[in-house]
Amino acid sequence: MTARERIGVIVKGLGGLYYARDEAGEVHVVRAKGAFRRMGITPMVGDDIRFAPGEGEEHGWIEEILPRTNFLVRPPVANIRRLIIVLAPEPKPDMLLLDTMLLMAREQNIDSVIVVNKRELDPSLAPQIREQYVHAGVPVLEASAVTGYGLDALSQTMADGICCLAGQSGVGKSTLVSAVTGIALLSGEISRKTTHGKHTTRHTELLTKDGYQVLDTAGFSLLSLWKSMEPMHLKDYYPEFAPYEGQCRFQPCYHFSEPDCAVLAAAARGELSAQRLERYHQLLEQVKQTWRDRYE
Ligand SMILES: Nc1nc2c(ncn2[C@@H]2O[C@H](COP(=O)(O)OP(=O)(O)OP(=O)(O)O)[C@@H](O)[C@H]2O)c(=O)[nH]1
Ligand SMILES: [Mg+2]
Ligand SMILES: [Zn+2]
Repeated sequence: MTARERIGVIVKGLGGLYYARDEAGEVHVVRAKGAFRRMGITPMVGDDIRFAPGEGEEHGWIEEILPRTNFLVRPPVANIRRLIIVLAPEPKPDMLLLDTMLLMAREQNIDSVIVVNKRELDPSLAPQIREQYVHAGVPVLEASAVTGYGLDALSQTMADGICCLAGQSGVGKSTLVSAVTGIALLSGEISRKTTHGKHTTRHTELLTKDGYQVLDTAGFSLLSLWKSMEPMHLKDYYPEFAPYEGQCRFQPCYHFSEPDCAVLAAAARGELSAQRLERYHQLLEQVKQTWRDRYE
């Protein structure tokens, strides 16, 4: 490391420019050297980097991306301690999207928490969601940015390392980040009167304040699955299946429609969430299709 070089973290990326905060808290604009592009590496928000700051108005250069502890592709973030998946009664929850995000987090060994926001609109949603994830061991918190319900518990969850809020557009991610941390953020609330003036987060940003390190990400509604996963491995990402593994008549078993399948039997007895199992079957079909198409 030369005298001018520094260590920092990428707090934002915009059109090939990155904003890196150094250890003194100063933010520098940097670019990735062409070598990264040639190696197919794209810097991500949350990346720890070694960089050479620019002189005056010039931007600096990223020299090295330090090893990542983990990363997600959607949203594109690195080195996160916890994924906080937000959903709400409105917009209608996309449960397949939720399961896919949980899968990707599990694949990267990232702890996940589900937060059901806008509780005051429908207090019955959170118990329904909790019932579906109790066997998977995913905590389900309830919150309302409007009434303040659950914000203390959420605050504790958010205060521990870099946490990333993700989920569909409009569920209230930015509003919750503002309510918990006090960071003034543009959320949908601003200019709600004009239909097109609705503020939606466009760029992932790492925000820090009073010990909070929060990634507020842009919501999305469509998630394509990763390139290719061996279909028989999908079940390994469902912790609630683990107690029944090895007990099915066929080995290995997809837990799809096989006779004497211990997982299907457990769901029939109500020991597993039937809805979660049904979505597993939908994802399994997708994964099988992707796997068949992988060389085409
Ligand atoms: N009723 C109700 N509305 C809320 C609550 N929290 C947020 N909202 C509203 O939901 C709308 C969307 O909030 P945002 O915080 O912008 O949602 P977001 O998840 O950040 O959306 P994107 O940035 O597009 O991904 C805004 O109009 C908020 O005022 C809540 O607890 N209750
Ligand atoms: Mg937002
Ligand atoms: Zn089985």
